[in-house]
Amino acid sequence: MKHTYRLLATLIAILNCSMGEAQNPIVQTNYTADPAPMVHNGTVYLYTSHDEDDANADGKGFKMLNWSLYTSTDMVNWTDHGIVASLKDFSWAKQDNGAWAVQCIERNGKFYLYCPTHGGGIGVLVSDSPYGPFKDPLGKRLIDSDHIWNDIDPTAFIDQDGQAYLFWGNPGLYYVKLNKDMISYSGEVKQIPNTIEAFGKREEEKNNRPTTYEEGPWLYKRNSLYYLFFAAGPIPEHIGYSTSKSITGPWEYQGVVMPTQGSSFTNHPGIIDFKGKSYLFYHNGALPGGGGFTRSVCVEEVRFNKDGSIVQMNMTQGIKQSLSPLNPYVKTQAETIAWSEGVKSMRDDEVGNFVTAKHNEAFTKVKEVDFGKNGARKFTTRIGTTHNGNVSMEIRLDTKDGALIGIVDVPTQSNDKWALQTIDVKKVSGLHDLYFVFKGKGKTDILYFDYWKFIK
Ligand code: FUB
Repeated sequence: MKHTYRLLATLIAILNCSMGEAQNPIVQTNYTADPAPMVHNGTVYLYTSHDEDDANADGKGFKMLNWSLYTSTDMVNWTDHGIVASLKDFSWAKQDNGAWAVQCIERNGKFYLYCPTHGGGIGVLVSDSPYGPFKDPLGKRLIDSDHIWNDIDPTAFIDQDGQAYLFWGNPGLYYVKLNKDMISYSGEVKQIPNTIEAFGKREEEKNNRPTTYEEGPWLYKRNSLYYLFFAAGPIPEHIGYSTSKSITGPWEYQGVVMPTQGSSFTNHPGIIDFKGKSYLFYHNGALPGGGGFTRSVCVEEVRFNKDGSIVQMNMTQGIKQSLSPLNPYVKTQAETIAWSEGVKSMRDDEVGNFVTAKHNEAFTKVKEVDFGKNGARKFTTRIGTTHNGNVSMEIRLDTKDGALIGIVDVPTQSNDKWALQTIDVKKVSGLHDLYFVFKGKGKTDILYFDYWKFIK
């Protein structure tokens, strides 16, 4: 009976599903780049670089000061945890720019975040939690070479025998064996030979770059085969990959994973296995205002051929179906979003992370919410505004203009930003996409939204 109900609910959801919005890019409330996904205890932790909204406004290109974290358990709804680390965490690093591609890895209950400070070497931050706070245990660079400008894009990998490695670099690909403490290494820095056999011949050789290897290495292992994904040249970049029977090589070039697409001159791979599927995270310039210095992280499912080779993929609208429906009867953060328009994420000391609607008709969407058979009767939320009256949040089903099940008036004004509101809603049952549509006359920051929950 339970199964029949679940099947019916899924079919209704598929029929109801809004086709209006894509799933990619997976974050719309900020520019994100250089995805570094990590699976831990049934959750995907996605660490990203953060392109500032005004990057390149001065013609100076990247403006990158910190790193952000997003999580998901269903691959379609992503929760924004805001900035979890920044250049400020390294007393020795220059502070004005250079927070390029990071990766986080867990070992024995500690989380190690390897961070490049472009032009300033690679540091490591440690935390007891994937959410931080992260601290610099060394007070100096972990990687401090004589080719410091090339020391970017660290990627860490722990092999089955417990040996950990750190790979990094552009245009050379370097590696060290990390010690068990993960904050020191043994032996010399070595380089993977940049041969055509290892990385394929570059279409047009320039600046002493004979192969397609450019930057952004990512290590992955499947059925005893090591995979090395990388951002490949010429610029604009595509994503390529090589395989090897040993992590230190020799590597054999296998071809293109994702061709050059998506209006960003860089790309950056991050691959995970999660709940029986494999996923490639990458970035492009797909959001409004997006481009090479204002990028956005996307995700595609990876398909392998029987021989372990990868089926080449294109940038698409993203993952169509949730891995598990969302429970509306537990408190859900407003910054858990499948798609949004006209919304930015913010943070304050009182409530932590929340979202702000920037204009009338801005909205957030939560995908595949399961109200169950008996359905919801009430809705409760923490919400706020600084505008005088006439601000509300509509709750709609399945599309932005879909069935209206309730309207929350926002009673706060001026500095009294947050209020708890509970309203009756039209009875709703089954599986639906949920839309929060923000209404108000103000020109900016019309409404603040912290969390929500339905009551049966
Ligand atoms: O985001 C800055 C740099 O651009 C990264 O470190 C590279 O991988 C490329 O994405």
